[in-house]
Amino acid sequence: MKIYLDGKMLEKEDAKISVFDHGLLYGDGVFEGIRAYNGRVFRLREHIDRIYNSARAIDLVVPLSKKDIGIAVLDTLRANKLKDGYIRLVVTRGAGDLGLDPQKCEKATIFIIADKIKLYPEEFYTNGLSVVTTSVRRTMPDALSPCIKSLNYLNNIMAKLDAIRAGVPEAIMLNSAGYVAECTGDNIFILKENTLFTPPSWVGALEGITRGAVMEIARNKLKLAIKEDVFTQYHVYTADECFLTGTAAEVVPVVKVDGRIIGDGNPGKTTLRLIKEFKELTRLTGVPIYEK
Ligand code: PXG
Repeated sequence: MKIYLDGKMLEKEDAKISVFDHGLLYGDGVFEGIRAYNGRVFRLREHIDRIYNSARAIDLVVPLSKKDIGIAVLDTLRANKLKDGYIRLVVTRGAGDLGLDPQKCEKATIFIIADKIKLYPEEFYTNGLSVVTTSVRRTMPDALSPCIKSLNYLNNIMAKLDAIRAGVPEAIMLNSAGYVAECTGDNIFILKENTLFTPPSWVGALEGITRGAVMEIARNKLKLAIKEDVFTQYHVYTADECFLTGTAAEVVPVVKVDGRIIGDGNPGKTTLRLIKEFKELTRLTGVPIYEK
């Protein structure tokens, strides 16, 4: 496996970063999870824009231009002969000393891993997920904006541990006011009488790329009303349909929340249409890896 690290394409065994890297010492850095489908990178520009915004928010200078990041992502996929895969793009503060001060880090570290994707089990999509609400509250934007896709994932990992302990793959996270924010690595949607609801980012949600694509499909193809609005567990329990979105999960139906059956207990009709349309979008659009 070839890894892109600071301008070089290295074998996995040789792709090493310093133990003084502040990405490791403090979680001081930002990242993206990107998918390639059928020889195309899905929404590459959006992912690059988002990592640039994440970096700007933490006052981190990305050591490559947006154009060169795009080239490096495609180069890494080509070096690994991948047509379908998962890409992890990471920019850290770089190596410094043992203090927090980012100014001591001379140069940001940038690396790109492109690997085969481990798909979620097919039954997640055909039968739907059972999820729980975790007691771990999502970090509020007044502490650390959830719009920053930072290397600080401990809040989400604490929630993931809760999900695992409950024997389910995902957990719904509320914010400190009790409004539904998102899941540990996915955004959440509910459908009620032809209106699709998803929490706005200020509640404590990442502005997911998949979330954005699904809202476009829902608006333009399914002609649904969309509301980025706050809602509570009550609204999830009484929804007609519920689903999660994310780069890894794509669109995945939720059929049970905290032991309550959602809708009729099967993946919803609208959810299934969104899954189909999203698949089409990922198959047909994106930046080609192997042709000009
Ligand atoms: N919320 C959080 C906290 C995330 O980390 C999403 C929402 C969905 O955003 P996108 O842009 O992916 O639609 C994420 C993204 C994994 C994995 O391996 C998780 C994400 C992305 C890629 C892989 O679980 N989370």
